[in-house]
Amino acid sequence: MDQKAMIEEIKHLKERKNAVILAHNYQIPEIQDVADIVGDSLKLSQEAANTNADMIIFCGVHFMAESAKILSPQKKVILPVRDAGCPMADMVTAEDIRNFRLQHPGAPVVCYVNTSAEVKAECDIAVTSSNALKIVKGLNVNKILFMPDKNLGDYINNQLPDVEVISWQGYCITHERVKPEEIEKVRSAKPGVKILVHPECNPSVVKLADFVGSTSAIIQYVRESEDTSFIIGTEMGILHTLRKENPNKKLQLLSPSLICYNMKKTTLEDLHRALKEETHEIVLDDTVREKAYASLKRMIDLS
Ligand code: CIZ
Ligand code: SF4
Repeated sequence: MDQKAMIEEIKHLKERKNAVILAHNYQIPEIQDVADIVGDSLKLSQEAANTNADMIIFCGVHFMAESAKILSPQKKVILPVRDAGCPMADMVTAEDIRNFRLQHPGAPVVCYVNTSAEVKAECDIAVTSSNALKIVKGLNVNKILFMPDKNLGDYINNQLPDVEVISWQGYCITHERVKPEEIEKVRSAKPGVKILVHPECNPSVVKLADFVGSTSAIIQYVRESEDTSFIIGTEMGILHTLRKENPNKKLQLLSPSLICYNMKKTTLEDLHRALKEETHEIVLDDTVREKAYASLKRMIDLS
């Protein structure tokens, strides 16, 4: 089947099965273009929950499809590629949280949304990279345990000096590869250009950037800025939306290493097969789902 016919088939199957197709900002352009909604993992899961679709096809990684299932237990949630995972999310287990708590009794456990449903079920509250500072401030405590991203943990610690953040030592293998020398190099080659990075980057990179934010925050920044030239320090898939929305602005990637192989696994063929065969379905234990929902709900209520 050629690509045009495949896209037609995908649209046809989607209508017939009353499905909604979600694509994360880091997906390949062809997937973003055929999706009903493109965005970050929380926005996608929340918007899909508000549709009357019977099925959600989540083009992203495993924890994101789990988040969609947590918010839409009555809908069938499908992750097209079974082994599209997030190495950072895999760096912490529910048992790790229980042990971490024993070492630091009394401090609430805050977990990044990049975690499995089981880990969310074990923590006190979830955060995204968009709302982390607001949520942690809103907790009104002087100490938190944060999992799994040490870089986002450091960022929170630096921005909120009154809160002691004890971080798990996980990290994103993609964002961690960016080197501060790469920022120094573009700064001297292109003085005045705005450098925007994701807080999953190492603190040595974050401290040299002009703006630090989630994918949604970076998209909003470029949309609203009067500047015309930007260097983007997050996964390359985001350039597709940025260039589509801002045809007259110059957008370049900070580092060629900003490619997440797990986010690139999903092809149009996979999406087509997923719609046809309804695989791979995300199934969660009821107790885990309810507890994970409580952690997400606390976050949504505070944000
Ligand atoms: O939660 C998401 O979608 C992730 C991992 C990144 C972001 O900044 O939106
Ligand atoms: Fe995980 Fe990093 Fe890939 Fe996001 S970019 S899915 S945090 S490995």
